[in-house]
Amino acid sequence: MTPDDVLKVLYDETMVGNAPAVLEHTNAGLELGMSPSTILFDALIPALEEVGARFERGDYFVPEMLIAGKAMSGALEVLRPLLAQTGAETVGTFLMGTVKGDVHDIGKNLVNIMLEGAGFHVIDIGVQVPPEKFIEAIQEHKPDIVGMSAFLTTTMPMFKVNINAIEKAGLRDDVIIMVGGAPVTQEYADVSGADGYAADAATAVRRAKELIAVRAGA
Ligand code: B1M
Repeated sequence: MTPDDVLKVLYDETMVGNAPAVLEHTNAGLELGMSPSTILFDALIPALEEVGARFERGDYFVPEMLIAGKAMSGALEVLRPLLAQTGAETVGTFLMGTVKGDVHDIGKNLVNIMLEGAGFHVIDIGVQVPPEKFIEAIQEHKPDIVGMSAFLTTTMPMFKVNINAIEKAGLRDDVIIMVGGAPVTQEYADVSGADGYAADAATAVRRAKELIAVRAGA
C-alpha cells in the first residue's frame, strides 16, 4: 500500500465511521513512515469536513456524524503521543473546556494535543462545562490561560456568560481568556470580551504563546 492509498482509505473509512479500519490504517500509515500531521490534515480532518457538509445538505444525520467522530477520535488517540512529543520547557498552564450545552470535543482535543506539543501544561475540564466549573478550576489550578471552545452558533453566547461569571468572581485579571471553535470569528471573540481567538490548533498555539509573552511584558 502506498501513502496515497492509505490517505484515501482513511478519508473514505472516516466518512463512513469505520473505526477499526481507521485505526488499522492510521497504524499502517505510521509504519510506512507517514507523518502524524499528514494523516491528520490530509485525511482525517477533510473527511470530517465532508461529513459536516453532507449533514448540512441532509445526506447524513446525527448517527453518521457520531460514528465518523468516533472513528476520528480513535485515530487521534494513536496520534496524540506523536503529535504531543516535546522536549520544550513548560511555557504555561492552559485550562481548556467546551462550553455548557456543547458536546463537541474533537477540535478541543486537537488544540490540547498541539498545546502539549508546544510545552503547555494542559488541564482539560471536558465538555458541557458550566461557568461555575470554569471558576472552580481557575481557583484550583491557577492557569495562565483559560481556553473555551464552542462549536455551535447556539452555544457561542456562553463565552460572554462565562467571562462575566469569571469577572464577577474577581478572577478576570488573573487569567488570559482565549476562545475558538468552528463558527467563532475574531469579531465574535472581541464582542465576547476574550483576549484572544484562533481559527485552528496551530494558530491557537502561536496566539497562546504571544499572549503569554505580552502578559510577561516581553
Ligand atoms: Co456536530 N455540528 N452537532 N456533531 N459536528 C457541527 C459542528 C456542524 C458545523 C455540522 C454542520 O451542520 N455542518 C453543526 C453546527 C452548525 C452551527 O451551529 N454553526 C453541528 C450540529 C448542528 C450538531 C447538532 C446540533 C446536530 C443535532 O443534534 N441536530 C448536535 C449538537 C450536540 C451538542 O453539542 N449539544 C451535534 C452533534 C455532533 C456529534 C455528537 C454527532 C459529533 C461530535 C463528536 C465529538 O466531538 N466527540 C458531531 C460532529 C462530529 C460534527 C462535525 C461533523 C465535525 C466536528 C469536528 O470534530 N471537526 C461538525 C462539522 C464540521 O466541523 N465541519 C459538526 C474536526 C475538528 C478538528 O475541527 O471542531 O472545527 P473543529 O476544531 C478546530 C477549530 O475549531 C479550532 O481548532 C480545532 C482544530 O484545528 N478550535 C479552537 C477549536 N477549539 C478551539 C479553541 C481555541 C482555539 C481554536 O482557543 C481556546
